[in-house]
Amino acid sequence: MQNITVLSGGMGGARFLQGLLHGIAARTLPGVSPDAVVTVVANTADDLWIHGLKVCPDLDTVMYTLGDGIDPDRGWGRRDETWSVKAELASYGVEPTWFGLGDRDVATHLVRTQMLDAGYPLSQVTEALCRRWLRPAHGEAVRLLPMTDDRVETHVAIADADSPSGRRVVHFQEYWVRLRAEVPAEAVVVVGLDEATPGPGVIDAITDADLVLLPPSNPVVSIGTILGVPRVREALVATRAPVVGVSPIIGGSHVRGMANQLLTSLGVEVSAAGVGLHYGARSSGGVIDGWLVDDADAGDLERLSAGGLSCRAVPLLMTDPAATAAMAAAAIDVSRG
Ligand code: FO1
Repeated sequence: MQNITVLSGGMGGARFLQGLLHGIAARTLPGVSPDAVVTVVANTADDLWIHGLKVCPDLDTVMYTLGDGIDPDRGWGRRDETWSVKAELASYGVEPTWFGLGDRDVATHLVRTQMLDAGYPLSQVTEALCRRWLRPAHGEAVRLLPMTDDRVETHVAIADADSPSGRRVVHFQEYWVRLRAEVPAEAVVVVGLDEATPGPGVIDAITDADLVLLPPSNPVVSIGTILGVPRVREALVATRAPVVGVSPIIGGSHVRGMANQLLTSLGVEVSAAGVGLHYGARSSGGVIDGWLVDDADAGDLERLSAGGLSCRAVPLLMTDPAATAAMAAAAIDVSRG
């Protein structure tokens, strides 16, 4: 197996990718050659413009994680970070203060914003940033592709007694970072998604893959938005590669993040089976063939099989790269039917 494509959000996807690459290097993945190429199609709908800078959280989390620059505790932003710029902005009374850019991280956003202003598409900007973050450690074995070069933004509708409609819409980052997803999400809207064009290489990465993996990223605002880019879903349905996903829900809840709230807003059952059947078996109009659930959710296997999915219950907590590599190996086993 030579070409593996992974649709990824931020932390969950990045941690899964660490394990996948660990398994390739350790040659513990059945049938995967040590010189396999991993192509990451990353969500860009979390992106936001703040203080005049374009911030791409999921692209940066994957890039920093695979380049060993990530802060391991936060799971986003840079290790060994300082916050002088953030403090100075606050001293000027500049809003928002609820979204913090570290000093090292600001350099990434300055480079990205300058290149975008010069007319480079996000895919070329990402490639330029990856020359620093991915090439030294991974050479050409890892490619990071934005799902689209077009501007898309996830917004969340929440209840607001003060507004005539009883609702107001906030950017996903405000919902997650300022509101801590503590208010119910009444609707999720991804502005610009229907008009977006798949980024360069995205459709080919799915069509030409030997295996496509959906890691335990948020099924609504990470995997869901990638699936919403026109032509991506069709490419997944048509690819000759097996498509296998990993449940982000363990024992009826997300491990981190806000998948519980967002799945509920879509009316999707917050369970390993609920998400697997939400993605749906390709044999019945969905986008996956296989689905990994945690041992805690082995009771869901029968329902998932009845839904046309090949599935298995294995430990899904990504406690370290070796444990995550074992998940990737299980996904490959499942992909073989
Ligand atoms: N998350 C927070 O909880 N607080 C922050 O201030 C914050 C800043 C931030 C800056 C850059 C970046 O790439 C990510 C940042 N995040 C922050 C995390 C971000 O909300 C998440 O990485 C994703 O958007 C969710 O998948």
